[in-house]
Amino acid sequence: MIISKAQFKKDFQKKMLSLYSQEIEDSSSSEKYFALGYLVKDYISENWAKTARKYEKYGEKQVYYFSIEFLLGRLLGSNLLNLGIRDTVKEALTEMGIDLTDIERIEVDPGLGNGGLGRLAACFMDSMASSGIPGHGNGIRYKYGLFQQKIVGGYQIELPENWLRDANVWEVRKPDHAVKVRFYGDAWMRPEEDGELTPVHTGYQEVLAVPYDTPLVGYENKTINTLRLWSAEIDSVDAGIPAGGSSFRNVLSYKREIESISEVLYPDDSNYEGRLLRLKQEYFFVSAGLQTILKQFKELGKPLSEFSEKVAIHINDTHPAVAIPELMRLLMDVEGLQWEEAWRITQATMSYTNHTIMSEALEKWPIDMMKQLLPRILLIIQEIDRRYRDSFALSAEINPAVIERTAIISDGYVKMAHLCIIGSHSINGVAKLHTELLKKQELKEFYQLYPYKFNNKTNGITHRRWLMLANPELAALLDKTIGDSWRRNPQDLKLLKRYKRDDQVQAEIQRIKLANKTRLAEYIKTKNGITVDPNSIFDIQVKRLHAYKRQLLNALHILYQYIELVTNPEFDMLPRTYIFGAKAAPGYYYAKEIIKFINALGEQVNNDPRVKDKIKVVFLENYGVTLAEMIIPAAEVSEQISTTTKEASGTSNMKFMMNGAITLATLDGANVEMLEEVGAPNIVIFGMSEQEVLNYYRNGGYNSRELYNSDPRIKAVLDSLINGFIKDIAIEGNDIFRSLIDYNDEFFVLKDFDSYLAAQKRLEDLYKDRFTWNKMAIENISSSGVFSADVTVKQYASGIWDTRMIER
Ligand code: CBF
Repeated sequence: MIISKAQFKKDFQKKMLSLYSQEIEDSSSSEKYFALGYLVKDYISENWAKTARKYEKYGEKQVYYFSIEFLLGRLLGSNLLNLGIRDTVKEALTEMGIDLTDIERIEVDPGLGNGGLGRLAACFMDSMASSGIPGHGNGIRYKYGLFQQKIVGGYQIELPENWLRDANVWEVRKPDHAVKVRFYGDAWMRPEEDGELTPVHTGYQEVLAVPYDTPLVGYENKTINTLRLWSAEIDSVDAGIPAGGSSFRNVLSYKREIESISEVLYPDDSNYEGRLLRLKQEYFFVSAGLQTILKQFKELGKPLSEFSEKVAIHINDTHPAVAIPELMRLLMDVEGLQWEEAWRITQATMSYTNHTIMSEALEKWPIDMMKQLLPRILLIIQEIDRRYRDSFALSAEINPAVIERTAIISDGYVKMAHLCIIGSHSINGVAKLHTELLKKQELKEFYQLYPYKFNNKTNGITHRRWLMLANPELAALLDKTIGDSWRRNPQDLKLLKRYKRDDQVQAEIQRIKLANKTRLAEYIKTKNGITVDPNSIFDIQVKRLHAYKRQLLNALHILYQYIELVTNPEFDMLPRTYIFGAKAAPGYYYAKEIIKFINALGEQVNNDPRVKDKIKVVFLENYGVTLAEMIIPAAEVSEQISTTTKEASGTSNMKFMMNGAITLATLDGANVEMLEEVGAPNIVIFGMSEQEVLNYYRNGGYNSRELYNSDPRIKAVLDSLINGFIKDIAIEGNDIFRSLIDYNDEFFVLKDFDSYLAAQKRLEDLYKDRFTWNKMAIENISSSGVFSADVTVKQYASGIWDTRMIER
């Protein structure tokens, strides 16, 4: 959109008056934020309505991305950027004596996700709109987002994240589009006189699902898609009041029960928790979304047989898997289709992404729980399962044991990944290695049955947020050096390669990095009270805390350097600042112990004069999207050190690469493809290979105690966990020690220790030669375009959803 500064100033003044009946000069920062936010939403509105009309006019196929998490980050900056008015607004505000960044900081970062797959969903939303793909999100409007993390005495404590306390500028509540979702009751098939069976569902509870729509603004292309998040509300006081009557107390507790469905986000991204409330959440947003999609489709006046030609529904991990039986229910029970036709439509509409091979994260629901909460859905799943098993009855080639293992219902559980694979037409992994592991290992038997359903779609990130917003100086340097085509065509970042030896570009890259490091150093000083030297190497690991991500390996290496510094007069090293950011799931005790260990280590190292400031250890609390936007551009070393085979893809690895950090990595997840893109001299690889890891797992692991006894470095490091050398970790040090020695080091921390140390040394040597280091940084930036989510969503659009992109 095009707007003059004068017009913007007028609009802003008017908005301030209409909202707060006051002049801008008299307003607080928060009032300025709200006035600006609502004004930007006005600017968005026109094209929002137009986009919907355009899709309708051309009969475009719509994609609906179903996800239990959308981790959007702040929206004011990205909306201004994508509208193409950020510079104008910034200048106009400066002329009015207002700093746009100060206003942007007021916005609460809505933490409606844990990390990985929720942030991926948000990147896809941005990239779909920016690529003109008619793609919308469908999820839950949690009242409380992911907990706020505080570090007290080195320990993580969790506080509720009440992100809706003040208004949410971007959403539009649409009560007239509310739908009802049914839970509980009894369901059965009633035999009719003509021999047909009719589904009956009685005694259910009805919950009102109210949609809140958020615009998803495409980059300078006038496309505005929609993220629809559902909130659970009580329908009317006499609908579904439990036994005991409608006394005030009963009504209140009933209201609370209903509203609890969209109250909190489950704070764990790697562990499946079989709680009734979680299943309720899953069915709630899925059913509400599907009812609406079906209604909108019918308004087109097309026959249901064409549903999958106009609608694609993507299941982001298994959480929305009940979409498969729910669509069957709507097509059969409500629309009157026969099973076969409903099944054909459902399979052709649904596609599924798998995000992990970790068995503890794979959802399976006890049959009894499903029967109690979703009786009609269970009947449908049972029928899908029966037909699945029957379809092999006449085939002598299929071993009955394979059918049992791949069935949806077995051992008293409903297996959601199996439901997704059987009920959809596509299943994809999120990086080449991950997809290969699915095919040859975790889902091997499914792959043998349905090879045509499997495909890979390597993750991506929206380069506009992670470069243009997070690192504006680097973005400006790119514009100046290679032109700005990379903003729309991220693969044009390749054009930068030509400048890898250019003295001026190298100097600029180094200057920008230092400026970003200085900014982060100031934040660290204010937040943690720790002075860090911006000229030290900034070595960063930010991600959820999980044993397989091996923050512990990083911390043990720091401990090793610390011991060397204080005991070995020969030892020398370049000054380094190690920065961590990580939330642990509240119930994940071991992860919380590692947080305590890192903090205790930091406390000691940072204050030991013998260290002479060669090492600083910083744990930044409450890591999330907003903090990442400051941390990532300041990184020189990006720690991507998960146990090979365990990280499905990773996406922060891509963000760091795009911002010129050098990756220190195992050959896990998307790191493998990063190596392919950037070339071996520009990334530092270490650790066990996929094959070694798989072999060890097959043979029951390795003997870590032997390693402890034979490698004096490992012994010194581990002993210092339990002999009081590191203060204040009596319990944690002991537990960590035992996990590595007595419990045989499940994630090969010690097995990879030697190779990690050598890799760290290689990195340091590379850093000493600034020309080489800067050249590597430039190689990384210029090779990162392929990891833009623009590239990924186009692959989904053509390879899975079969949708077109609308011209600007
Ligand atoms: O695909 C997105 C991300 O998803 C996870 O976070 C997940 O939730 N399972 C994976 O652990 C990541 O590797 C992956 O990048």
